[in-house]
Amino acid sequence: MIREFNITVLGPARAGKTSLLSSIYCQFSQVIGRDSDLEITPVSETDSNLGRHAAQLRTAFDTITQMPLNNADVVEATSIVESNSITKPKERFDLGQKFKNNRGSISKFGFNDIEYRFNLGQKNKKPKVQLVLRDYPGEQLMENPKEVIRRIRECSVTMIAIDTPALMVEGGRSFPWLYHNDRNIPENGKNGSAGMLNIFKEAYKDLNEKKMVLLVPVKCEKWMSDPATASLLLDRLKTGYSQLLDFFASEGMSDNVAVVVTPVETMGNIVYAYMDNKENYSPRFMKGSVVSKFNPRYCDQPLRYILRFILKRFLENQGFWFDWFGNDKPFLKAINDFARGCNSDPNTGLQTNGFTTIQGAQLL
Ligand SMILES: Nc1nc2c(ncn2[C@@H]2O[C@H](COP(=O)(O)OP(=O)(O)OP(=O)(O)O)[C@@H](O)[C@H]2O)c(=O)[nH]1
Ligand SMILES: [Mg+2]
Repeated sequence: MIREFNITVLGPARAGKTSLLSSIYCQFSQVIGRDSDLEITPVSETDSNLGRHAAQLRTAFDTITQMPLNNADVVEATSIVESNSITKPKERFDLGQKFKNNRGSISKFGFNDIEYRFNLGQKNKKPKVQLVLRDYPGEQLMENPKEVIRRIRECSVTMIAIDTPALMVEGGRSFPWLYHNDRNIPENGKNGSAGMLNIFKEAYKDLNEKKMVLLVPVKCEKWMSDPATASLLLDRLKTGYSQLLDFFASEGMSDNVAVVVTPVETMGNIVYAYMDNKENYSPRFMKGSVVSKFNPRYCDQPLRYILRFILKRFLENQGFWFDWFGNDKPFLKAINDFARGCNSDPNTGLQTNGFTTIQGAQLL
């Protein structure tokens, strides 16, 4: 008997969803640790393909100049693959349930996802938990929000990939939140399309299980390099997502939804530089210096919170069979180990600039 936990990322096209999932994957062995009683393993060979995208991130450092890089140049846009042919974003939604291949899969609700499955359990014992990381093309947010909503409802954990330059850079004196509203869509999208707030209101309607939401600023190298600007990032995030955070804090939600802010630099040393065109969101990035190397930071943090949350839910609902086949000590020890490495923990008072647990510390 294996308990499945689904994890997904919410964000527009090119926000950094795939990069985030792959950098989390790369942290598995580091966070679980060789001296731990637990292990995490890909279910099949294709599940380990997630690491391929981390290799793509690395290629950003192959240039011999500091040249400005645009936002979407190293990781390929996610697309659903069918019979080795890649379907373009516009076409793929019309094909509906026909997709089935080694990368995309059809969930029990009958829609498409790219799933990566990993077993988690005690070493040399049958795994007890399966983690399913679910990726999809970001265009879905605009073109098929119903699918996005259903996915979030199915997932225990949703990470919101926040485009940090859009959050931090003002779109002019009269439109300080222009880029953020257009790009991160915290409330309503253009032409009445659904924003984050409405998506969560729908997805968490009649909530009957505990959830965790991780707000993950990505492409945040410029601001995380200094404690003062890291704090500024957190302040601006709280204002930029105030309606969403109010919703999570409302009655019925606050006891059931853990909300954590945990920035991630999936590349490190590729730093936001300037807007190419003030009229549009057009960020340009530069390498820190000509010789800068791939140096991701904080990628372990989302994984630590995810594992804490999931193992706690698992221990709450283990059922009678667990008493027969296992004991909970290794899992409790692992939760404590993960907690020790977290950058914000209200239980211990630890607070690192830019990180915070907004609510639901009791769920972790
Ligand atoms: N500097 C910097 N760039 C990043 C970071 N994360 C992602 N990027 C850049 O953003 C690009 C897009 O990232 P993806 O992970 O492909 O974005 P996505 O949300 O999966 O995009 P779709 O699959 O099209 O929806 C990457 O090619 C990187 O160039 C980060 O933390 N720092
Ligand atoms: Mg992607």
